[in-house]
Amino acid sequence: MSQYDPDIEESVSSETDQEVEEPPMYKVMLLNDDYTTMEFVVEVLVHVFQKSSEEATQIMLNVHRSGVGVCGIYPYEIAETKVDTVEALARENGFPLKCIMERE
Ligand code: TYC
Repeated sequence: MSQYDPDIEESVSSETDQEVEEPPMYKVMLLNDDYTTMEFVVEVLVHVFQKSSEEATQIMLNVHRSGVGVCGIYPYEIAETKVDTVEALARENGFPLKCIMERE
């Protein structure tokens, strides 16, 4: 007699075939204002978001012209840390710069 039982095979393979869920991602965005200096925004984009100075300048100008711009897309806790870091640096330097996050 064969020991092969297709039902057992089926249940074993479906257990190991589970899909891995991607974590929800969050856009971190800067908002424009009239008081934060362009230089400070570029510094934030370079040091907090690891942008090149050319890319940082483009993002800053985009925010300056359109009112809002995406700095990066991260899992929840990384996004939250970036928002907190930007707001802390802005307050320490006396700027009203706002940084927000939004679920993708
Ligand atoms: N609008 C600011 C200025 O003219 C520059 C600025 C850019 C401020 C982007 C905030 O997120 C910002 N000095």
